[in-house]
Amino acid sequence: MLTTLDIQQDSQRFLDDFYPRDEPVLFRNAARAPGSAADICSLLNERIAADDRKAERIMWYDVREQLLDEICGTPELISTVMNPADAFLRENCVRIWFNPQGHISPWHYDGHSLHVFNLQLKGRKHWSIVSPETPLACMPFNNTCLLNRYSMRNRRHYEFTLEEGDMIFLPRYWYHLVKSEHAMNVNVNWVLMSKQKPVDSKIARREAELMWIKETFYSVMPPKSRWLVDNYAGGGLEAVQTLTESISAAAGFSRLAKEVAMMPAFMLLLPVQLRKVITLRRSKRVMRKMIAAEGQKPSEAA
Ligand SMILES: O=C(O)CCC(=O)C(=O)O
Ligand SMILES: [Fe+2]
Repeated sequence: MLTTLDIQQDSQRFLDDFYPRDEPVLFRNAARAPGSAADICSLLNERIAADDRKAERIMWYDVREQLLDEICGTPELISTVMNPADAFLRENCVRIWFNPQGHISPWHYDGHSLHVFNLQLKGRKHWSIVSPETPLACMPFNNTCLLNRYSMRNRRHYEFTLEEGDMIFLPRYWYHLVKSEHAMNVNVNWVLMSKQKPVDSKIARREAELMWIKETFYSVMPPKSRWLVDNYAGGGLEAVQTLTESISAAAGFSRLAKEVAMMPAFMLLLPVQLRKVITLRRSKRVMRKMIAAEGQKPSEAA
């Protein structure tokens, strides 16, 4: 069973026993926002539209923390770990997700070695997570998984549902697949890269080796890879080097060979990857329509 802690009473226990070991933790009733899902959606969307520094990703928006003022704010526990002395931080350190019922975020682990605090602000989502010591096959040079389903035999994994107000601490490199269960689902993420060394695992090593490749071949890399090095977790090259300083050239070249060897499997599974992208885009369009429709209704706030 995944450990459940109380965000008020157990914060020291979290900081002492779980956070330093990159162990996931569930917080029930961590934070709430007033009003209905539709109200929160409209309010967040108004603020996102007015934010000229936001970045729109395929499935979420990257925004500044202040966007949450008077909605749910940042829980104290998160402010404690989002301390520039201990973590690399992005200016847009908050992500906002709007997902319709049936939306599935396919198996992946988050890039930039990010720890994620994911709050279910409205709605409900079902999570499956897998530890980086028992990894799932990824696309070459990427953190998205090759398949939609994996056997959980001999894997360290957990299943749980986040109801409104619940939050998961998902440490760096943990794989996850997330299904949206309510008609409208709104999530808030706080993301950071800890300056502590990651717990050793196959995926922690893979990520460090991949970044070694991108750093070493920077000048001949495509712009997307260069952007990743320049902007890694908000810390750029300094953040990358905390990972790559222990990587030998032999380990880096061996990683390069392993990723290239995955190419044929990737090519074979290209239709699966394309279907995923089409499904995600469709889900985004559905949500946009729903948000636009909600914006035209009178407010339901209490
Ligand atoms: O909520 C979702 O559908 C996906 C969440 C996720 O991937 C994340 O928080 O990193
Ligand atoms: Fe994720």
